[in-house]
Amino acid sequence: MGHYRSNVRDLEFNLFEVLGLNSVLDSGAFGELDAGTVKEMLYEVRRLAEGPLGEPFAESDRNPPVFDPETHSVTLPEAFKKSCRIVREGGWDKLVVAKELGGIEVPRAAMWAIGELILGAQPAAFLYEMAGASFANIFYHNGTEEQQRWAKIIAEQGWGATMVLTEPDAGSDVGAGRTKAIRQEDGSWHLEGVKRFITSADSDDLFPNIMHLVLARPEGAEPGTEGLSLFFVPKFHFDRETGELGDRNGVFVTNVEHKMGLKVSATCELTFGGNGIPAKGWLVGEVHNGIAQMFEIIEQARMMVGVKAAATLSTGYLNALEYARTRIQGRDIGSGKGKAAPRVPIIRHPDVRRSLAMQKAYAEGLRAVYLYTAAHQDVAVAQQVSGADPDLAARVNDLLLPIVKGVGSERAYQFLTESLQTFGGSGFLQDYPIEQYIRDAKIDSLYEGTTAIQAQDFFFRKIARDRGGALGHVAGQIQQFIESEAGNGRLKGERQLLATALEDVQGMAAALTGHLMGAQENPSELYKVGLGSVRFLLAVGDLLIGWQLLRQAEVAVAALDNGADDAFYHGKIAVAQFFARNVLPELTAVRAVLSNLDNDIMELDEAMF
Ligand code: ST9
Ligand code: FAD
Repeated sequence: MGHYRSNVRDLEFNLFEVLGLNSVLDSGAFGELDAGTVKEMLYEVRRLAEGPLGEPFAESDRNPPVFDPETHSVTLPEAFKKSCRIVREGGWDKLVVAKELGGIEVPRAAMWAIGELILGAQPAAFLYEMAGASFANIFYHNGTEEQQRWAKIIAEQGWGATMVLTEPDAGSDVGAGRTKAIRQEDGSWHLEGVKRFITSADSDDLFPNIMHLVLARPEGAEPGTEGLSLFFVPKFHFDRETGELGDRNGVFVTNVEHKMGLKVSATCELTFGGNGIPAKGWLVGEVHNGIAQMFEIIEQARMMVGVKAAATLSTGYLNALEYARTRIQGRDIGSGKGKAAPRVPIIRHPDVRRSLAMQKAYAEGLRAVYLYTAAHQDVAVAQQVSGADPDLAARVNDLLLPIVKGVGSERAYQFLTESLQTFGGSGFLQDYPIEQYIRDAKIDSLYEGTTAIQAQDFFFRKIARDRGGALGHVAGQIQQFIESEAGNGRLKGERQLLATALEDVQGMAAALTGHLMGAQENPSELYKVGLGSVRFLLAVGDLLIGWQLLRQAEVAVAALDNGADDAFYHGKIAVAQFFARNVLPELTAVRAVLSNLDNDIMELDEAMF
C-alpha cells in the first residue's frame, strides 16, 4: 500500500447523509448525474489515489525539478509525470471546466471531494493538471469572442497554466507590482518585468503550451492594484484559428527555487521580454479590470489550498491511527495491575488518545467546513443546505473562503505535528510519510495570501464591508441547530457549549467592530484589529468546526436509532463531544483577550524586540 490513506466513507457521509446531495441530484439540477455515479467517481479516484497516483509521492520529493538555464526549461521526474498523466487520462480535469469547453457538470461539493483524494495523494499533480482547465474556464468567461475561441483551443489541446502576480517587491502587496505593459499597434501588448515564485511556469513535456495569466501595469496606469490589468501570455505563439503551435514567445523561466517541501511543484522566476524576444500578450476581455479578474482565479486557488491542507491532515491522522494500533509500548496506567499489567498498543495511552481525537476532530471538521463552503458554490445545493438565495450563497462562500484557506492551513500544519508525534522517533524518519506531509503542507499558510492576509480579508471585507450579512446567516444556522431538539437529548450539554462559543465569537466580532468604528476618530485603533484578526479567524474556525461536528453527530444519532450499528457513527458522536468539551470552552479565553486589546506592543521601540 502507498502512503495515502483516504477517507471516502467520511466524504460520502458528508455529501449524502449531511448535505443531502442525493435529493438535489434527484431533482435533475445536474442533468442525468445521480448519486450512484458520484459514488462511482469517488471509488475510482480512491483506487487511483491509494494506488498509482500516490505511489511516486516520495520519489517526486527526493528528485526535485532540474532547471537548465541554457534552454530555460524544467525537467520533472518521470515517475511524477506518470501521476500527472493518470489525472489527465481519467478526464478528471473535465470536472472543473464549463460545458462549453467540454466539461462535465458536477456539484462543486462532489468536485472538491474528488479533489481531496488527488490533493492528498499527489498534491503537485493537482496543481499542474487542474490549472489549465480551470483557468481556461475563467479566461473563457472573461474573454472577448476571439479569446473565447482561444480558451476552447486551450481546453481541447490541454495546455498548462499559471497565475502570475508576485514580484520581488510585491508579495502580499500585489499593488506594488512594477511589471509593465506597452500597447502595440496590432492591439496586442508587450510585457516587461520579472515575476517571482511562479508555480508551474515550466513543466517539462507535460503540456503542448502554457497559458500565463499575468498582472501587469499598462504604461501610465495608476499605482496600486487599481492600475493592474490582466494579460494572456502564451509560452508559444499559436495560430489563432487552428491552434497550431508557432514560435517561442518572449517569456522565459530564469530560475527555479530550492524549497522546504512540495518540491516537485516547480516554483519559478519568470522574465518577460528580457531575452531579446518581446513577451507578447493580450488584454483579457479588452477591459482594464485586472485585479477583479485575477481574484476569480485566486478564489479557486484559495479553496484548493484549504482542501489540500485538510486532505494532508486526514492522511496524516489515518497513518498515525494505524501506527498507534500496532506499536506496542508501555503498560495501561488505568488497569490497576501496576507493573504486572501486559504491554499495550500505544492507542491505550490517554495522551495518545487525546492527540488522535484532536487530529480526527480537525481532519473531519476541516473537511466538513470545506464541503459546507463548496455547497454554497452551487445555487441549488446552497438552497437545500442553508436556504440561501443565489446572492447570499455567493456571499457565504466569500465569507468562508478565508476560513477554508487560513484556518485549514494553520490547523493542518499544527495537527500534522501531532501525527508525527504519534510515531515517536520513527515519525522523524523518511520511512514514514509524515515528515514529507509537514514539509509539503507548510506552504499552505503562505501562498495564495498568508494567514495574516486571510484574517484581514475575513474581517474587513467579508464581515465589515458585508455589514455582517453572510456572517449573520451562518450564525442563524448555528442558532437554529442549538435550539433544535434533534438527537434525543444526547447532545444537550454540547449544544450548550456551542451556544457559549457562538456568544463568545459574537462578542469578539463586536469588540473588533468597536475598534474599527473607533478608528474614524483615532486611526491607531485599527492596530487592535490587526493584533486580534488571526486569533479571531481561528476562533471562528473552531466555532464552525464544533458546529459541523455536532451536526454530524446528530445525523449519527439518528442513524444509530434507526438500527445502524457502525463504529463510524459512534466515532462521529464521540469526536463531536470531545471537541465541544475540550476545545470550544477555550473561545471564552480568546474573547477575553480580544476584548482587552491594547496598543502597547505597537508602541514598543523596534530595538526592544
Ligand atoms: C499564488 C499561487 O500564491 C500559489 C499556488 C498556485 C497553484 C496554481 C494551480 C491552482 C489550481 C487551482 C485549481 C482549481 C480547480 C477548481 C476550479 C473550479 C472551476 N475576493 O482590498 P483592496 C479585489 S498566487 C475577491 O483595496 P489592495 C477586488 O476587486 C499569488 N476580490 O486590496 C478589490 O476591489 P473592490 C497570491 C477581492 O489593498 C480589489 O481586489 N497572492 C478580494 O489593493 C482591491 O482590493 C495573493 O493572494 C477577495 N477576497 O490589495 C496576494 N480581495 O474592493 C495576497 C480583494 O473594489 N494579498 N479583491 O471590490 C492580498 O490578497 C491583498 O489583500 C490585496 C491587497 C492584494 C488584495
Ligand atoms: P511578504 O508579503 O513579504 O510577507 C512577509 C510576512 O509579512 C508574512 O508573514 C505576512 O503575513 C506579513 N505581512 C505582509 N504584509 C502584511 C500586512 N499588510 N499585514 C499583516 N502582515 C503582513 N505567486 C504567484 O503570483 N503565482 C504563483 O504561482 C505562486 N506560487 C508560489 C509558490 C510557492 C512555493 C511560494 C513560496 C510562493 C508562491 N507565490 C506565487 C507567491 C506567494 O503568493 C507569496 O509568497 C505570498 O503571497 C506572500 O508574499 P511574500 O512571500 O512576498 O511575503
